[in-house]
Amino acid sequence: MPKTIRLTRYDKVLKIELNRPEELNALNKEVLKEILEHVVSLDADPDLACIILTGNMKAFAAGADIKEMCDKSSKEMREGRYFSDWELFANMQTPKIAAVNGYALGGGCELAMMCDYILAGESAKFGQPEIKLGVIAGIGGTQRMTKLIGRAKSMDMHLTGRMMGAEEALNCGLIARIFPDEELVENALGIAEIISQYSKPALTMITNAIHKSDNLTLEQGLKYERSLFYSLFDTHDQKEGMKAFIEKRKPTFNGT
Ligand code: DAK
Repeated sequence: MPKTIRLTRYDKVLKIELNRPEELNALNKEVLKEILEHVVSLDADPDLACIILTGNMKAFAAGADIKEMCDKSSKEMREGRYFSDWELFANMQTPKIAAVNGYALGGGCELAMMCDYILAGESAKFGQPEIKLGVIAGIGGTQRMTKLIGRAKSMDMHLTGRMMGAEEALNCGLIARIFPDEELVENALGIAEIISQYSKPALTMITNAIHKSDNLTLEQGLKYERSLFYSLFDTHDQKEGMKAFIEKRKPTFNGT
């Protein structure tokens, strides 16, 4: 049984709650190990359609665990490939939604950005305060945040270490929607439930194509998208979805 995360399965939806409340869900090696063991391995599960990642009302995650990292040398960090396996979580093809209440700072903000998109409670606070500790973001903050909100604002966040609230995060494209704090997780699960009714091959292709857009030119991306689109015409779910529309009924997707 994992200790630093709590997992709840609702049919095709998995809710992950970060569970180190005393440390404001600071991310340590154990959290990563348990995510790799209990979550990343589910990417191949055809019955899993959507993941919700959340924390508690005070913190989504206040960063990587400063106490764990503090005394390490550069050699230890590099040779231990400290935290580099978080990319295995980021690269999962099952859609992942971060539901952020409270602090999402440093590695916590980076973890939220590894998800496919972010929903937030109205009191959520995002930031990359590593500069205040004499370091920089280490699991994608300078890269993902810059792609999401643009260079000027990303520079401002990283160089000053300030926090931004949910409204500002919504306005600059860091997050997709805001809900009242107490209703956030329930709404996230409702959204996951809607997503989980769709065809899994199409869901994973959307996720995959949008991930790829980070690294492809527009021309390459259009070509890639088109090839995925064509390939769906060999699936049961494409025939079912289109026939159901014509027959004016609800489709029954089976993930093939
Ligand atoms: N690590 C460890 N413990 C933390 C923590 C963190 N990031 N954040 C909070 N805590 C602990 C506090 O030490 C305190 O523990 P006790 O003193 O009770 O033992 C407890 O959680 C409650 O925190 P506070 O007493 O500070 O609570 P407040 O409400 O007063 O303040 C706060 C909340 C979120 C403003 C404050 O806790 C805070 O500023 N926390 C640190 C935020 C931060 O600096 N985050 C960035 C961490 S650095 C890498 C990959 C990634 C990274 C690095 C390398 N590689 C691939 C190499 C990432 C780096 C980071 O994220």
